[in-house]
Amino acid sequence: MAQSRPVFHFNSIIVRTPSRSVVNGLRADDRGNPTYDGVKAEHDAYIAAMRAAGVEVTVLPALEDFPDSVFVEDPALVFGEGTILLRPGAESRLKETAEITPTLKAMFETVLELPAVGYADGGDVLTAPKSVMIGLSARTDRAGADALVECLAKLGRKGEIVATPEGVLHFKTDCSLLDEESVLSTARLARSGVFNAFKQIIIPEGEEAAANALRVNDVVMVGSDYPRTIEMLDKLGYNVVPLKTTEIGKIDAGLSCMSLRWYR
Ligand code: CIR
Repeated sequence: MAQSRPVFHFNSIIVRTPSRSVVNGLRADDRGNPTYDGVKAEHDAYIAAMRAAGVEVTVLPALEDFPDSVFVEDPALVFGEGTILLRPGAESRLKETAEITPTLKAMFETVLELPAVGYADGGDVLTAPKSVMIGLSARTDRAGADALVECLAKLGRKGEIVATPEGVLHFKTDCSLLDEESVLSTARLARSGVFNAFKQIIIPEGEEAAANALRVNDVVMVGSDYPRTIEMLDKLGYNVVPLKTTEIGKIDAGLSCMSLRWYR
């Protein structure tokens, strides 16, 4: 697969303003509803951090009928070569794809569509330098993952189907790419051997939710509630930008979920 620039170099992202209904977003465990104002503040800070990292931000309007629609990463994948419209595995989120499709069609020449044979969420997809890793999960099934591998091949990308630990929402809930050789991973995901070809930086015990960090150009965005992870990455020489994820964390989200990122 030809790679002209590092996969974490981006100059464009799409985000969606949180809806007031975001307080009813899906979650595995009830730790109380997030507040709308809290989610909005976290989202605003995320947009500001993206702009500071050198990215042009397209902000889409809120969708009240879709509480989880702020998490634009899940209904599509984007690459410089084109976009793939996905089929989110949660019933309440399936129609988010149709909502974002007109924007993607206006921005990308090549628009591929996952056939209606299975399901795949963008949160299960980690774009790594040598492959696009697709984690099987409660949201991404084998049929969806196989179909996604075929779509990726049409874009000249190699898909690699891997496992997500039991009970973990998305593959990327537990990992992120730090640079061309290194991944940040929970111990439970690293144990599967999926990252044996990488240098693995393991999340300190008790800070598992920090694994959904986000490398954008020169910075690594990390949840500000995870001081040991921040200190570890800082000591390793990464340019860490802490961002608050306390409210979106109540609905099982982290930093990658809130944008679609590519290099135009
Ligand atoms: C959901 O369960 O779908 C949302 N509450 C959270 C989605 C997080 N998305 C992501 O990690 N890509």
